[in-house]
Amino acid sequence: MTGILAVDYTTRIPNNVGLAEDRTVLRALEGWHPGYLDWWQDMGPEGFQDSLVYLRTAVSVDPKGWAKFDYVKMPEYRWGILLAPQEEGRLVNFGEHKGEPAWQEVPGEYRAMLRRLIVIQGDTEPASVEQQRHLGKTAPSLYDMRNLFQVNVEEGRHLWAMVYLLQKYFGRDGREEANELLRRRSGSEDAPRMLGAFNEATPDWLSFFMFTCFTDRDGKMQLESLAQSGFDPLSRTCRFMLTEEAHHMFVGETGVGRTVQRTCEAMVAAGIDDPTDIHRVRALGVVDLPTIQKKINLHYALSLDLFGSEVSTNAANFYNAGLKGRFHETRIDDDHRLTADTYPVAKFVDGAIRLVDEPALTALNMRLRDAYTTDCAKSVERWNKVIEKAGVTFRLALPHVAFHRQIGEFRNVRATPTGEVVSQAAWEAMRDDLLPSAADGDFIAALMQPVTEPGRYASWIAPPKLGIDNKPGDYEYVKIEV
Ligand code: BYC
Ligand code: FE
Ligand code: FE
Repeated sequence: MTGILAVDYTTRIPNNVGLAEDRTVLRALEGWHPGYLDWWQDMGPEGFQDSLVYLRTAVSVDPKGWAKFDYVKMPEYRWGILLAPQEEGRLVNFGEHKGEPAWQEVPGEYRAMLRRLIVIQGDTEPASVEQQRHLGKTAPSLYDMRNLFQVNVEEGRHLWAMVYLLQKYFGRDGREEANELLRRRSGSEDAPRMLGAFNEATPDWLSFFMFTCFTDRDGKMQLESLAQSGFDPLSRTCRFMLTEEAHHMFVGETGVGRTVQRTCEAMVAAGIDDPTDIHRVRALGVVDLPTIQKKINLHYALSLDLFGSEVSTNAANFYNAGLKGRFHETRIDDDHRLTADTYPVAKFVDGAIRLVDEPALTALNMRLRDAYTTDCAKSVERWNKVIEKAGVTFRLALPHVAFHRQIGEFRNVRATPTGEVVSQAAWEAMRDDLLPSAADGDFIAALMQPVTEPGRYASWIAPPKLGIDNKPGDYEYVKIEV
């Protein structure tokens, strides 16, 4: 591999940012590395640290051939620092500084704001690894187990990506923040992760698929917005991370899709035409569609909270400063300053949910969330196609944005998944029909029997259409005992 897109593997930390010549940063990263490995051993995939996993590793940032596949033990994965190539003449494309050359160093006046954005982004990455650390033990196949571990090592790399920015551009407080990223723990009482959804449990594989479909997709939207940043190193970092993110959402969407498919096949084979007859459906060793809907309700609502308040001065400040843009900012045809524009925001007014025009600058979280919802709806439509094709009468749907929210306009509102506002008591009475109940959790937990024979799949999930890296169906994606 040669040329500017290639990655230097001669330093302990593979990179395409010239670390070998950047002694100070190299030393800071090497100082952080042992703590990272300790964290990975403690909080990474439990029980599989010595297994050989067929993983892709980034060896270039060329979109046409950036990854190579090989068996690796996860603690020996080459986590590297990879930035998309610098674009000559790139400008700040929005906000008060629109038209100025993009910043290669941190603008002093925005230092605190920028650091906070990078720290929040960085905090989510290890959190997800912590949330998923028990799942290897109940993987429905070696194919799925490998995908879980692929996602995990890449989220580890995303942490490295943010730690690089902190250590290279923020000096001593950047180093302190980098250490804090290894200290906080998902779900911890005294040092929780920063954002709500990253302190929730991921108890089973259906939750894992929902998480990678809906929560990693928030990751995609936020990374897209940060990829627009006028701070060029952040933009380049996020652009490369997005290349990896696509696989995470693929794992989630196809994981749910395969679960839905298996359920429908089993129902049709058994002659069950009422999808809500959950006892008969569950007796087939598959997850009934109403329970899948409840999982969607939960994970979509938790993920919506990650967009922050619909109306946010933080978001306006990030934008004005040129630090965080809109989804596909440069493809939008307007003045990219937004000082005179409005945007319709869903609000709770006089007991009803209504769209109200708000200044476009403070409505940026809402706007990004709308783009997110459009994206999520496509996944749900593909699941509905699977159901339809099987000949089952049932439709999955995204719940209303007011349903089960903890952040923003609707945090004190009790609404049904169809957006009907109800009393607290009425909501409580319906709760177990709207969100996964303890009994649903027990049923799913009982289904989660591990399958580790190559080419075989658990009762509740259909095999994938294609293998990873064009491997045959019975490929041994994980060699558990070595
Ligand atoms: N939980 O003005 P507000 C990913 C805080 S996922 C807890 O409403 P703002 C990944 C907020 O921090 C992408 N706190 O919202 C996925 C603020 O606190 P301060 C991660 C919350 O600031 C899967 C206060 O409430 N990246 O990559 O406009 C696997 C008022 O905030 C929450 C980013 O999020 C919450 N849900 O927007 C692995 C990008 N929401 O300042 C990885 C960087 C808000 O008053 N972050 N708060 O103490 C941001 O752009 C913004 O911080 C947010 C919030 C969009 C998160
Ligand atoms: Fe990530
Ligand atoms: Fe991800």
